[in-house]
This record gives sequence, C-alpha cells and structure tokens, in this order.
Amino acid sequence: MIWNEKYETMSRENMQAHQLSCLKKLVDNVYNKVPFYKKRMDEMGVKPSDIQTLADIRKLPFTTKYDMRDTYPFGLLACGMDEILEVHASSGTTGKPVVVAYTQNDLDIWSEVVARTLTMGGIGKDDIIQNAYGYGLFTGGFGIHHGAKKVGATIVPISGGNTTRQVNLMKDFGATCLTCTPSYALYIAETAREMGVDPKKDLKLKCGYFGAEPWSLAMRKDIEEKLNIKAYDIFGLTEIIGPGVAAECEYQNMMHVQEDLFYPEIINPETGEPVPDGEKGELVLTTLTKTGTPILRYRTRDLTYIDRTPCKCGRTTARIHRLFGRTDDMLIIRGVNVFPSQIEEVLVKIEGVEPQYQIIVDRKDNLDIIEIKVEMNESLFSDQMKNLAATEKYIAGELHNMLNIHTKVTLVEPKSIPRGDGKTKRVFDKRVLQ
Ligand code: DLL
Repeated sequence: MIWNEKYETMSRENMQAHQLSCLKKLVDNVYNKVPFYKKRMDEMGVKPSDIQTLADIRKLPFTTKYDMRDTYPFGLLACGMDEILEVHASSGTTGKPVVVAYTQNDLDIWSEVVARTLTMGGIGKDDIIQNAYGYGLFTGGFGIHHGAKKVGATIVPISGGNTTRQVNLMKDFGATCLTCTPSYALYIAETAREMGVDPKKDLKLKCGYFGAEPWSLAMRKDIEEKLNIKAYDIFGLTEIIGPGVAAECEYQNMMHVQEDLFYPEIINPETGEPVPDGEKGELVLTTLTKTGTPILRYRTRDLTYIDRTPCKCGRTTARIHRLFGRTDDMLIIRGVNVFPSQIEEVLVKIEGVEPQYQIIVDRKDNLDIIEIKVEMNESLFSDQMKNLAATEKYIAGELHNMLNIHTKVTLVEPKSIPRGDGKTKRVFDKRVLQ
C-alpha cells in the first residue's frame, strides 16, 4: 500500500513543477522573514525573483551546521514564537546544539513522512510499534510517535534503555514492529537470546525501522536473522525534520526521498558543484514547505548517490543509496581514506566475531596507527583450542586486502564493548587531541 498516492507516484514532470512552485514561495518567505538568509542572498546578489527554474537553486546559499550554531537558538525562525509547538535539538559533541522549531504545519509534515515510511513496510492500524528510539530533544522518539499515530498503529512509547523490559513487553504486548538504532536492535536481540526468548516462537515482530547511525548490509542481515524480521533503513536529520526524510520500501532497494517536501541535490563536497545522478557525493537538502525553521540547501555531510528511476513498488520518488558515511567521519590513515562503515563490512563477514567493535586511531612517531577491538562470539571465545592470535592476524590480513590499511586487531571477550540504546560511538580518534 502507498500512503500518499498523489505525491509518492507523481510523474517527474509534475513533481518538478510542484517543487519549483514550492521553492519560489520558500525563497520569498525566507528572504522576507529570516534576516540571516536576506543577508546571505544580498551578499551573493541574488533576489527571490531570480529563481525561475529548479536549476536556479544553485544560485542560493548553502546552510551549514555552523550557521545553525551561530544563530542558536532561534535565529533562523521564519515565524513568531507563538506559532511554535515543539522544539528539538541535536546533541552535538562540540559547541552549541542545533535547534529546530516546529509549527503545526511542520508537525503535519513530519507525521506525514513517517506515515509514508511505516506504510512502505506494511505497518498500519492493526500493528503495534515498540518505539525504542529515545524520546526527548532527539528527533527519533517523537518522530516515529507522530507518524505511528497518523497511521493509527498502537504505539508503545518505551524509549531507549532497560533492555530486559524491552524484551518482556515486546513479547507480552505482541509488538509487530520495532523502531530503534540498528546497534540497539542487535543488543535487544542478544538480550532476548540470553533470556531464552526465541523471536520465531515467542515474538510477533514483522519488521523494524532502523536508522540514526550508519549500518552495513551485513549488519542488516544479522538483525534480520537474529530477530526474524525485515529490517528497513530510515534516514533523517534534525536540521531538516528528523526521521522520515527518506526510507526503504518493501524492496529494500535504496531509500525513497520525500522529495515533494525535501528537495535533494548531490554535490561534490569539495567544489560544491552538482554531480550527475548515480555519482557519489554529499547530500544537500532544502525544506520545501516548512514554516518554523525552513532551511535552504543544508549541507548534510552525508555521502550517497541518487537514482531517479521509478521503483518496482510503484513509487516514482527519487531514491538515495544507503549512506556510505559522512564527509567528516572519513579517517585518513597514512594517506588512505577509509570510512568506519567499510571496516564494519569486512568485520561482519568474518566467522567468530560479532559486529561490535571500536576503532582507535592514534599517532606514534609521526605515524598513524589504528587498532580495532572486535568482540568474539561465545563459540569462538569458548573454543580453547582456537589460536586467537592467528584469528587476529587473519582479520588484519582481510582488512589489508580489502581496504589497504595496516591495523592491529585485538579480539576482546563477548559483551566487553559497551552497548548503548542510542547512537553508538565506534571511532576514537586520539590524533584530534594532539
Ligand atoms: O538521527 C534522525 C533519525 C532518527 C533518523 C531516527 C533515523 C531514525 P540527528 O541526530 O540529527 O537525527 O542525526 C542525523 O545521523 O546526518 C546521518 O549522518 C546519521 N543518520 C541518520 N539516519 C541514518 C541512516 C537523526 N539511516 C545524522 N544511516 C545524519 C546512516 C544515518 N546514517
């Protein structure tokens, strides 16, 4: 089933006409109501009337995380505070948080995109959603909540944490859909196994929507097997709306962007110039219809490519590839570029290890060194006959063959890498402090 036939199956021609009409109104609105954008556009010598085609979007300024921090907390507001109903913020490890304020119109957009997402996985009013994304300033909990209400599903707003209770309630209430970060989904699966709960026999889960952090296809397979579900990828970011900007349909073949509401561009992150469809680059998003904190050309730092061909599911919306990483999480190890997600791809294919790992980068004698701590599974751990040093060497060899990096691999005991109920921190780059 498709939640919104009109927009999700719109012809490209009509979609572009719709996007252009929204873009013109948006630019007019921010130019007149947000001094930050007026100043930027004046500096660039561009007026709202210069936007006559979709390609003219390139005349407009980019917005970055720094711009949002500099205008903290409400400097990008395009309406009065009396119209704001909800505020969310991304934690940000450094500096001030990024704050986004929602009007009723924006909350409607948010619930609409999450309703479309849940419908893609066959979730409707007969379903029970265990929502284990954190509730609070983070957009995960409330975003799923708003959309679940819209489709009429039953919501269990359990938020993150207390994993034993998560498993018990999932069993007792008969949840059919689980929503949380992919790393937390694996933790829940592990806990269920320890509690003697068999997802095949004891749970009614059909699917889950996992996002907010990078995860590999191999990790998807692991979650699907361990929880006996279909695991869908859901993407979003606070600056734009939260979860629901793009998500996978039942074919799990790239994520549909809700492009009648968020206009996607893919650019070369170094030059800022557009790249052709199918070529990897940085995703840039413009909120076409938001009224609280409308954003022009937000530099997401997320790397992906776009495909505008229609999908087998009948939807015609552009799709983005699952994220390859972020321009700012790329590690440069002795001149070799490597993303944590590539390391994960290699690790999860190796028998005897779990997709639980930490990447520690340091510099000694002016040389980058990278250590990978990876957890053994119970059977490798208990197999005393196994030569662990040989396994470590084998993993290091695989990483070298696949990624051309020299690593020190350390196998650690099952469960020794801390689990979280939200986004998991996997990279510790000590060079940053030097
Ligand atoms: O993580 C919103 C969200 C909540 C998305 C729940 C999906 C599910 P932020 O905290 O602002 O918002 O972080 C946004 O997280 O720019 C990506 O780098 C990363 N991210 C989000 N979804 C995915 C995903 C939420 N499916 C940042 N795959 C984004 C990989 C993701 N990375």
